[in-house]
Amino acid sequence: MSSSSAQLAESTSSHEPSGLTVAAVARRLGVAPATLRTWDRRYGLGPSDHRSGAHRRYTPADLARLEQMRRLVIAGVPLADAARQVKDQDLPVDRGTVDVGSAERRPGGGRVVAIPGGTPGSRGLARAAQTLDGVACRAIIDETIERRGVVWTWDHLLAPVLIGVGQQWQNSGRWIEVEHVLSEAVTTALSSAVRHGDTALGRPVLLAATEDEAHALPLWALAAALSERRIPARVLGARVPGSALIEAVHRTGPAAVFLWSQTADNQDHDVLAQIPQLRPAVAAVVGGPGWTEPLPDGVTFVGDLTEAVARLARAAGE
Ligand code: B12
Repeated sequence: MSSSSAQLAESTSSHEPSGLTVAAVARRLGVAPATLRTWDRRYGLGPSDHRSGAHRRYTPADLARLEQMRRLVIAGVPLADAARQVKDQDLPVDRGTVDVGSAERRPGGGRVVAIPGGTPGSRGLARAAQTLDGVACRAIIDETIERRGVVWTWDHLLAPVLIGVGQQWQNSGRWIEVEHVLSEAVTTALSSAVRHGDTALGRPVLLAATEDEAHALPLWALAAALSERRIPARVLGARVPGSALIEAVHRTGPAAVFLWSQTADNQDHDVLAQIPQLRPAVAAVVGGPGWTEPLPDGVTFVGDLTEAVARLARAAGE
């Protein structure tokens, strides 16, 4: 049983009457009690115990349902649709990973990540990351990818929240754990969005970060976005030694190599200069704030995900 479910079991067994009050559920979910009452009245998502009046209590199953409702709403699903989805699902009581107590243990004492131009979805993701709830992060990202596609999700949900969290670290020196939880959720969601089987045809595109570069999330955004266009990609990930990159080019004969550098210290012009010289010819494309001019001849810099996908798709013959 997860610690949160244990907490809940404890609270349901040691208090009379058992279960949680509307105020306790509201605190745990981080929504107003009035919202819970509205969800109950309009959509029948109230306590499943049928006593009347103020003493009705929420069971663990009710809580699991409401947690799911909250995630869907945060991800932008209209209320009525979210309620229908939640009621259609037979949610297990203990999902093992959902931290129903997380709202009370929020790091930073309730401070929030500033996301300029943030949407309800990006604020929801930031909040889930702040509570270190990687499962909630995944749910929000997965749902957004399904509804909006990879490029929209990266540009409007993931990049703003990542930049906001990074800014928070820069300002306070804190929240590296938030960065880690978010990075895991982003990597796993994007890698799951890479479709297998569909992309077997054609020369692949190699996606790598430079030898000293630990930041690699944009590579997964690119792989997933290319996969939506059925362009095969091979993700070599973070910290790829230059010699290994060149070896990988020889072995896989890619149409293009994309090299990411997040910070100027990590750019590697020596390796980059070798790529346009390789035969058969391979397009050399770079992205990330770490690249500084002048770039070696034959190398193209791309400034965002859309431009990167377009350039790599062209190299792959689309
Ligand atoms: C996630 C993250 C991590 C994760 C990486 C996990 C992973 N698997 O990749 C972890 C926790 C490991 C990490 C570690 C560190 N990180 Co870090 N990290 C980030 C964070 C939050 C997001 C990185 C990212 O994916 N960026 C990609 C997009 C979202 O952001 P962007 O590059 O700024 O976007 C611009 C362009 O690149 C372009 N763009 C956006 N998306 C795309 C996509 C494509 C394909 C293209 C072509 C362009 C493009 O548009 C934007 C506007 O110009 C950034 C914050 C930030 N602003 O990036 C910090 C950040 C990069 N990290 C930073 C630092 C300092 C570190 C650490 C040194 C300390 C720390 N915070 O823990 C360590 C060192 C790691 C190492 N050993 O080298 C600093 C770098 C500052 C600098 N310029 O030197 C940043 C900028 C945070 C900050 N604001 O200070 N980090």
